[in-house]
Amino acid sequence: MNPITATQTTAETGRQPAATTAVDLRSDTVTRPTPEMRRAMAEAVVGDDVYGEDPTVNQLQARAAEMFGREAGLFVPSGSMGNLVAIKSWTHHGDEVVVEERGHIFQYEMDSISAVAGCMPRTAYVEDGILTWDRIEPLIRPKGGLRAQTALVSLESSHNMAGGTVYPPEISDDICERAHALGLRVHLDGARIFNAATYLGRDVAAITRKFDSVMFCFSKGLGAPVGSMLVGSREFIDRARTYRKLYGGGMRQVGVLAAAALVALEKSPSRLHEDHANARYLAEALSRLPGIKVDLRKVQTNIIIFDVSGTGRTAAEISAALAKRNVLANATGKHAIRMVTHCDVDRPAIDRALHEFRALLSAA
Ligand code: TLP
Repeated sequence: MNPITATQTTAETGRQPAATTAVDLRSDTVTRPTPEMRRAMAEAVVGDDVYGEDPTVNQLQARAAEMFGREAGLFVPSGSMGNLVAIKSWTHHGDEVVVEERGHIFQYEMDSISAVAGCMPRTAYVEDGILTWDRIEPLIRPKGGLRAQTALVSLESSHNMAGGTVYPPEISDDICERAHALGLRVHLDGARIFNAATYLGRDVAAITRKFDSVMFCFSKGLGAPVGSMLVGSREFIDRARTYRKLYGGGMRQVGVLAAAALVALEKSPSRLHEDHANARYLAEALSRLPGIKVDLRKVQTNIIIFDVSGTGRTAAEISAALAKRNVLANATGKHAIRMVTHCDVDRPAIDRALHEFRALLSAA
């Protein structure tokens, strides 16, 4: 699928016009619903989900729970709310949560972990974003009445700001087992868990089975317009449902959104390898550009974070210059740029982005 121009009609393309004609590599959150999703939304049977009476939401939650081998699921408006509700469900005010330093729950959720859940994040930096028990253990507080108590470990796979890296299941299994032995819970921010599963060639249930709770997003690589899911035990989901309501996330006839998410869940995982192949192609081409450094070992899924310091310009400058050439990519550090591939960027669009990038660097 190509980012289509605003002048192309729905009839010509089968797709709604895009809001931008640019090659949009800022995030996989920018994907637009497919015609099949839009049809499903129009035809969705709905009810009041705060009463638990929306059949489409109930179907989606049951299907997600089944796919992950869990007792229950809870549809939430966003990944951020899913993580917050999970953190709140597993902790008390004043508890500590162990998280990798660039974890989304620590960096990009308005500090809701502290501001709303009342928890203190304890962080460790690992270059590839993949924590191991030896990095977690020193952060765990000794039991007793003198210090705040550690309640939760939260992992992220794929790890967004580490460049889309994936937890090897033996490492995440080991972390879960050792944390459980100490009475701690382990949550997975699996916003892009289907990308991780695609990379590993395993199913999502197998790679997440030891976590106490998993959050994943429909509105990223899976291409649905809105929504995320929490899965876990019935007891956990009952508690999470209460916190979802407390935070204003009780939605009513939300089957219109669940309908698109159901299509995303059934159809999208099997095409994610295309995004990964495009990311690899893009990363290899970027690594050959003058002044650009890409760690190709970290390009495992649909995210590429590369260093532009060798160009003599900042990431913000390069990103602004690319935008003028109709290529969108976010600066994620002084010299770091992130590009994310997704279903609305095909190979010709990637070639266009590369062409513009080359032209920009040679013009300089
Ligand atoms: N990530 C967004 C931005 O917020 C950075 C993006 O463009 O990648 N967990 C992870 C790992 C995420 O990457 C995101 C969104 C979330 C949670 C939050 O999801 P939403 O945006 O639905 O609240």
